[in-house]
Amino acid sequence: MELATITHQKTKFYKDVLKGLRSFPRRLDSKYFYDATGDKLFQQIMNCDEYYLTNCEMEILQQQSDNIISSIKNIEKNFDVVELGAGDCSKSIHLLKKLFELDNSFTFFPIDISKHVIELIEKELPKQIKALNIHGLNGEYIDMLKQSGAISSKRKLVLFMGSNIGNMNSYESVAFLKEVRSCLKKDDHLLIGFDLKKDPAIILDAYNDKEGITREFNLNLLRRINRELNADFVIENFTHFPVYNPESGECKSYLVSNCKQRIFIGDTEFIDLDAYETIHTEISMKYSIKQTNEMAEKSGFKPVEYFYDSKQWFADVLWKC
Ligand code: AVJ
Repeated sequence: MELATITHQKTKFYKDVLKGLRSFPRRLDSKYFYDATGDKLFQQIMNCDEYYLTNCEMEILQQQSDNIISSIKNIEKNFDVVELGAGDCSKSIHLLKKLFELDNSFTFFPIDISKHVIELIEKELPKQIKALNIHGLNGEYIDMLKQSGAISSKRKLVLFMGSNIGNMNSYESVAFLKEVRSCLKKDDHLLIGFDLKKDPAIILDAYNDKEGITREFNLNLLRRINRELNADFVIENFTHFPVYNPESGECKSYLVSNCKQRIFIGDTEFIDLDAYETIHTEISMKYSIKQTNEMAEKSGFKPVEYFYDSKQWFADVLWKC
């Protein structure tokens, strides 16, 4: 069982990598950033001065969790909490604590693609909220969301924070949110974090910190492919290059090939890159509130309330089904 799972994941990773590197424009899926090293690097990114997103959203959850809960409580009393991409729960913990004071019977379902992250949550969270029912789910968002519904039929509050939605382009995000909607019932809620449009220089700096941690984070994907798929990327031959388009709101990260080079993925498969060919590795969409309302409507949700940080750089928006 264990072995079969690992083999399957590795096969999917391998297939996705080859398919992406052979597409034009070439791409790699940012969900593969998060191996053990990637998890650590992302933790470091969240501590960077330039990466404002975490502090903004932390301020919202620290100061407005009561308001968030009362916006839901008015409508529906008893509900479970599901968090998509739970990470270290350092933001959601504030909401969970408040909720637990009102109702200690709910179950918290943290969902994460990283098995390591889920193990950590199940170990650490009970230290902060004793007697909290925790049921960690390691896997893809929609599969695991369905599973949480099969385990408990209570109403759901789904958390999708940290601008994780930003990792999908506007078409993908609507398709994804429709899928989320189809797993939910009337009066279920979604609290979703959007990074808002702001001074373009501030946004670009957040993906190009001076210490070079984001650079390492991006390059780590090549290291992971080397390690897990027996590839031979020479890390020095690639440049981390983020760009932000203030019109479309797309912040995209690339790895640019510095030279003409051949890369082997395993013993037999190879890819030839010309000098200055690009590999697109990540998109981090920035939205206006108007655009978030349009997204809600297209995907079958109704906006209930908007929660901003004091700079109005970030919004956690409460939607209902
Ligand atoms: C975790 C997807 C929200 O896109 O801002 C941070 C990941 N990438 N720096 C983001 C990330 C580079 C982050 N999300």
